[in-house]
Amino acid sequence: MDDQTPRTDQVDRTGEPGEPGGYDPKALQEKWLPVWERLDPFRADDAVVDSGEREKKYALTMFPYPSGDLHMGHAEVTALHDVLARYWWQRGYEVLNPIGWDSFGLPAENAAIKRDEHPSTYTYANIETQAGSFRRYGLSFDWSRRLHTSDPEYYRWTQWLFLKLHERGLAYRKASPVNWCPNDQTVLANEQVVDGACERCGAIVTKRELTQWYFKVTDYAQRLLDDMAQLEGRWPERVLTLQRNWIGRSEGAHVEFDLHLADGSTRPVTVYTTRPDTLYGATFMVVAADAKLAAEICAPEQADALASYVEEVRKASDIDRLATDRPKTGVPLGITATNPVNGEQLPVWASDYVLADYGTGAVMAVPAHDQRDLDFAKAMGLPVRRVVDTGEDDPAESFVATTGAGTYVSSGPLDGLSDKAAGIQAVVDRLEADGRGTRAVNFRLRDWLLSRQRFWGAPIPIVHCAACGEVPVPESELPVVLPDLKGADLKPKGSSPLAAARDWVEVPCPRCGGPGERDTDTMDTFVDSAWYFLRYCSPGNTEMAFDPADLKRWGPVDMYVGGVEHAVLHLLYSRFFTKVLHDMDLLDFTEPFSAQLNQGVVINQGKKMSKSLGNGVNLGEQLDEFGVDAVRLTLVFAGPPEDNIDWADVSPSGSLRFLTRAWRLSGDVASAPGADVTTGDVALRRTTHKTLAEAATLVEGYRFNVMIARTMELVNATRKAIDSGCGPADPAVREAVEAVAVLLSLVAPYTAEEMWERLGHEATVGRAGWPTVDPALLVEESVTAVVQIQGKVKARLEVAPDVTDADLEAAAMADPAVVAAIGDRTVRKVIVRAPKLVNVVVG
Ligand code: ANZ
Ligand code: ZN
Repeated sequence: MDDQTPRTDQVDRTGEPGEPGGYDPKALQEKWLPVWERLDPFRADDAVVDSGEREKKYALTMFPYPSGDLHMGHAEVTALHDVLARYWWQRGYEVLNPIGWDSFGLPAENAAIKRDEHPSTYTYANIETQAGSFRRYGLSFDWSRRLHTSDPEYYRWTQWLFLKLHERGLAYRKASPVNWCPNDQTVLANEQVVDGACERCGAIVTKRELTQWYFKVTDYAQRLLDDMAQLEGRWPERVLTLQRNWIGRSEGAHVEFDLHLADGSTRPVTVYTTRPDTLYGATFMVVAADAKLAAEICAPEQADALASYVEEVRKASDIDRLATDRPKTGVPLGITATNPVNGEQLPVWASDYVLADYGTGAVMAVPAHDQRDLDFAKAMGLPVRRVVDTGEDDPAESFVATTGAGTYVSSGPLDGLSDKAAGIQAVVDRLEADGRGTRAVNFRLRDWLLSRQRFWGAPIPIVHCAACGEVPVPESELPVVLPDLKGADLKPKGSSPLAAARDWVEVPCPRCGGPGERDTDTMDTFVDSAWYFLRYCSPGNTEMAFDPADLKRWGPVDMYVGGVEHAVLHLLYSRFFTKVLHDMDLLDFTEPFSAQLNQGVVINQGKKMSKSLGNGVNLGEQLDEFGVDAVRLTLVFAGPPEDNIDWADVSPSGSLRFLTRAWRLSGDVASAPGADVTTGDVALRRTTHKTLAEAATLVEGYRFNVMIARTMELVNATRKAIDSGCGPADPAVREAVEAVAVLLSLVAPYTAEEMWERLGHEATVGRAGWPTVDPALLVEESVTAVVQIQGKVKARLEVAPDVTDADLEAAAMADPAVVAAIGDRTVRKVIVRAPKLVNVVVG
């Protein structure tokens, strides 16, 4: 934290928590919560925005999974988020701040299975618990827009979206090797595999050949990259970098080689390379062992070796396979390929370091200039030929590939050239002229694998018919409601539990009326959460997923607050859906979240909280002990929002003492509401107005903790004014305490509300409005400095009270009267006492 924390632990003699008539957080919670429920002050009103009465702000916090009661993490992110949402209300915006639950998915399903409960029973019970906790926590949510992604009225529209993407060719099925979690018995998207393990359960992920549903995110790869220009400076830099890396654009070329198969036939194969300029250095070719191509081109005498190698390969994850330090393995396929630029015959190998689903699944290996190719060449005894001389050791001897630019050698027409771009250009030109290659752009981004073999998700609205193939369920028949399956075994078994519900599965084909079967997979929960921010704008709409007019009013989200763990998957998918819906003319924006803030993690004693370490901090216990406001204040005051909070380093009891001091002020104010403040104590008024002005800037810069520090200073200044300054009857004191109440309404709503009432106002302080700042009170006061020469006053200067000695001396010595008075005498000494005096001694 960059600011000094004012001491809040001075002893107050009256109004201590627990004393009769004292500050009692629990009583305040019980008193004000029902009042707020009745007033419903944070309901976003469409009409107010449409009439132009107020401008809109859309404040969104990542919605929770209902996997238990709320914990410290929820408390932190919502407390931070609420500062901004409540600030916007106070500044006169109409704020949409909705809440809902991401209630489908594996965590809830696994927990329910463990407890032998139905996922819906478990899920909805947790939602109620969490909702109650959120209400008590005093957040400014608009509860009228609440949604649960597992409600048929919500997932009806998730299914509708699927059909829209299907209609546009953006949802399709294909068979390919996919990530398989042996524990959860379901497929995982690449994004859900972390360091080779299942993101949810940690089991080592393997590969399986399966037919699965995909969304064609790759069609949007370039736009996902280009539109990031809109987010520059508004999203955290690291999130932008993660998105950029995940999309992984590279520029290179496709090069076509002829393969000479064992049966004497020839077939072309294309490789993707970022270094076509090294084509003369290709000494072999490698195809992904698990790609269909490998089996198709393999010579018969190598078929067995390849088959058993592929067995092994399937057990490894992509991450392992790409690791540079992994020993290289492979099988020769017993055939050759012709290098299109020099006619050389290159042996063709299969290996796992080439991925089946990246580029074309085949590479031209240039061991001198690519380390993985070099490692492979070394392991298999294949030749290494340097074609770019970088001045470093020859890779053929050092076994260190050189990847930089240099002078081309052994490269025919390129020899002597030393410009890499020109080298690439020359080779691509030649390939294009020969019809053997083209420039190409490649993305690391894969299509989004969305089908899951699990129960607790939205069923995929497709019927499979022997005659018609994949037939979409007509929109009028949505939702395809999950079968109940109460009492059935939902344990993962490798195929979807839905397949067991025969009377649900067997339906007539919507197209021909013949016998059909429903698709038994459910959708990844990331589908549910990729569009929920749209549904909030049209709650309860039974005609459409969302009304474009509602999104014109509220969209896009002005601030999205949440964890950096969603930096890749959730944000990328939401961005993708937004672009697709934009292309369908349903949205007028192309990026869903205009700004984003990632909160840190709440830890304890320097470590992540965990059961095994026994360092968990229970939110409920903290709330019982210190009250909602002190916990919220502690979380917001702990440091910049992005920083981790170590619960061992913060002081909820200090927060409680501060709130008590603030609350006491409201009881001491002795002037009436509306008293003329212009005659009030100017020094206190300046502090109040300066604090309000600064607080606004600080909140808008997400420096919420500093805003609280300033509020603490204002509380201290006001206490001083009451006790030893202008006294409690001065209207400037009232003005200051009202400002404290409004500032505290952003973090400590119960205390602020009570103060507001004690100040003679009606609920709710949350909508009281930001006090108008008088610019005249922000102008720095000036002080008169006297300039003496030989003890005689020669000039008076108006300077800032905090002027430095050096600045004051410079101003004095430049003053015309001083210059004239010194004349041609020599200055022997200058004594400066900023801001009041400059004494010049001449001789
Ligand atoms: C020849 C070459 C020479 C390469 C050289 C690099 C350096 P990015 O930047 O990630 O797109 N490659 C292509 N397809 C692959 C696959 N399916 N699995 C593993 N590696 C593959 O990298 C593209 C480079 O990665 C390509 O350029 C290819 O190796 C390799 F001096 O081709 B290069
Ligand atoms: Zn049919």
